[in-house]
Amino acid sequence: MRGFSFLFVGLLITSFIGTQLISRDWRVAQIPNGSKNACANCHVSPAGGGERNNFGQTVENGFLVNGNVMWDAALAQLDSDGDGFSNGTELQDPSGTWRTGQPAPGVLANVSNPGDPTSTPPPTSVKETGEMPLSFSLSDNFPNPFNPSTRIRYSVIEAGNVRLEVYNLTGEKVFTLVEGYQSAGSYEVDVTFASAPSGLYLYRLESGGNVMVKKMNLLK
Ligand SMILES: [Ca+2]
Ligand SMILES: [Ca+2]
Repeated sequence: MRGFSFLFVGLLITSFIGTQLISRDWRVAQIPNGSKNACANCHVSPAGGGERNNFGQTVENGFLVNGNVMWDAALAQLDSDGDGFSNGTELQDPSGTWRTGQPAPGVLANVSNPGDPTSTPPPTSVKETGEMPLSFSLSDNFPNPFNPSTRIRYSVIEAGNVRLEVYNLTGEKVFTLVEGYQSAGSYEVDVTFASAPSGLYLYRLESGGNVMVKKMNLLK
């Protein structure tokens, strides 16, 4: 009888842990790039469970339907942890258009934690402007010349992989500003050349077989 009780308790614990792991995976898969910070997206403890961080509380208080996270424009626009970057910007989907099961948006390396104010996006940031483009385009950066920050706008007319990179005149890559899946739309990217030397740089946009290259002038 005693052996049976141990077995029973053991089974209960195993089934509890199993359920917890499944539910964590499942919530993590319901926000864009959720796997980057795993349980730390929503919980104070990076291992998950227990107390929720500010983003986890936002979700809990208004963005759960039948236990599923409703990732949308409203949740993307909020800045749950008050670090100056919206939840969508931190998770690389500023407009909240990503849906569960779609390829991860934006640049995984730039994903920061929407529930941790000490975790913020890197000096490069990408946001969708909300305008629907008529053609593939790459704008002149503004301001230009610049020191040390400038903004680039571009439009892609088909969803797919987008790559935007900056090179110096000897052909070395200085920055990867965008790399990954994006939906059709217009985007703007802010970039800060903190330690790069003065001079001309080239920026190159590639999407769906289209390529455009332009020049920018860093004048310190
Ligand atoms: Ca934030
Ligand atoms: Ca944050």
